[in-house]
Amino acid sequence: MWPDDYAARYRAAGYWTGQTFGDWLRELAKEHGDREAVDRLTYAALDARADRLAAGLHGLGLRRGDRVVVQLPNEPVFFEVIFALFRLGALPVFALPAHRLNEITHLVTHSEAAAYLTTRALEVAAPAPRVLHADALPYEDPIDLDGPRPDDVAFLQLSGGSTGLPKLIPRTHDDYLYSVRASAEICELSPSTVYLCALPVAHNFPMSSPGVLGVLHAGGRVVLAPRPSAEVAFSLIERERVTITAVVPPLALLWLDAAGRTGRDLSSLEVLQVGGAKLAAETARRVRPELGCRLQQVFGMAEGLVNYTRSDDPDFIVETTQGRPISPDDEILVVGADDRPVAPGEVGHLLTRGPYTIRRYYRDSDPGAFTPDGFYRTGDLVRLTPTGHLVVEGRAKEVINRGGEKVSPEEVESHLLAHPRVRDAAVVAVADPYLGERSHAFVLHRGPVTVAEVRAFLRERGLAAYKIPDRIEFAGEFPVTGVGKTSKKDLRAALRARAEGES
Ligand code: OOB
Repeated sequence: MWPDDYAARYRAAGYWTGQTFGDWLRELAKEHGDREAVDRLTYAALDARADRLAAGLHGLGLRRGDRVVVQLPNEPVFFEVIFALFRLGALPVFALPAHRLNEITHLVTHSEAAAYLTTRALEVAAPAPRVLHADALPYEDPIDLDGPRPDDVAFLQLSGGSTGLPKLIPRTHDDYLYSVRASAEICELSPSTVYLCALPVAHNFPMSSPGVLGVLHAGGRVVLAPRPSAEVAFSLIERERVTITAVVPPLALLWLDAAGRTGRDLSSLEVLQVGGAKLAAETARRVRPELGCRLQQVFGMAEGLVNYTRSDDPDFIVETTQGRPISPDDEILVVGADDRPVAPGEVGHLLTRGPYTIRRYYRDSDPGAFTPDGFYRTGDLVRLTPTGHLVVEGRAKEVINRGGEKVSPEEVESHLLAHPRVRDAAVVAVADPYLGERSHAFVLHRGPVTVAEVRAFLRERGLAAYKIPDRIEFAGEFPVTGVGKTSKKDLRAALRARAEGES
């Protein structure tokens, strides 16, 4: 994946330490054996059960290099399964609970998976050669396995791409463990950390930013939430004395609204991480007063690069930027359409290369997503502040081209969110015969408010006329992606279907 000179550099810098996930868990079990790792499972028990499950799966014929599509809810068995597969050298393909037959079939086919491991009852034909049910897994006496090498691919993560089916992202033991260790350090995790995993654990954010793996690295404790609702999360925070948790912006909004009327004691919570999509500054500023904890913004991607705001960043940086990279060797370029750097502080396309960012997708699908010299084209529009922090201005493909005038959906959304009666907003493009595209705002509201009032509010804020949505529509809820981000793809599709119905 990485050219030899880069690999040598990343090893020399101490990023890649030559350890596999299997060995890593062994060390954690030695160090923290009797401590709780995940729910009531101790580090020692997790280590032992992973060994027994690896033996059982080997007995079923699974071998090093085989791919296994894993689709599990937030339950401790997820950890046993992935560490068993890591020890076998078989590659989990991380499906999300929200995926259905369409996505699972794609994952199985594209990865040529040997098995599909799940808790789900299959409503239709088995999508894989072999289906393994999570409540009937084989645990056998441990056997010697010639496990993987540290520079082997450990698993296939899914791209969060907003169009089409997910792409497969090969992450190695070396590169991923580096991001886990460095993230745990940046986020100041310790053995007293209690992390609530409210998002689906297989997603890159709750898995490693610093996520459940970062918490294990620090010897802390993971609490798994079956659902991310405020009700479930707040009761777990109270009961387990949770210190840190991670949400996507739509959930942050729900939690903030629920915090005012909860009877739960949230005083143990020190940090709320928000990432996965742009957090409006208006929302960011509500975290401390309404939830009583510090905010940390996280801007990452399953392909690699992760940015964090730091605990010693001033409030305005934490509220208005998406952080700065994990590694001194994360290379960041902000370029124009010609791939040449824009002037400092200008908005451009984010390209990145570094010790934990892939150089190609699995089977080299979509080679155009990388430059000839190995930079990943993130598809994100960003600007770099003088302090070296990144501000995400949107997805390049989602900018609305309204008769030549460019409208940033995120900018309009942040103005909408400033209205006290607006709970959430999503602005998307619709095809227009005259302008090419025009803008459509979906708005979730609380309390009585009219479209005319929202429109007047935007005008009063001094927003340019062409940025004021051509249509504003109140909605009951937004469609979401597998991890809970607002799905603009589905919103656009709904508008298209409506237009077709009308014509
Ligand atoms: C995370 O990973 P993915 O792979 O589901 O999605 C990556 C994309 C980014 O390219 C960007 O478009 C968007 O999600 N994104 C953000 C963001 N964090 C992610 N956009 C604006 N502000 C943010 N804070 O979503 C992910 C992976 C690791 C850690 C955190 C998030």
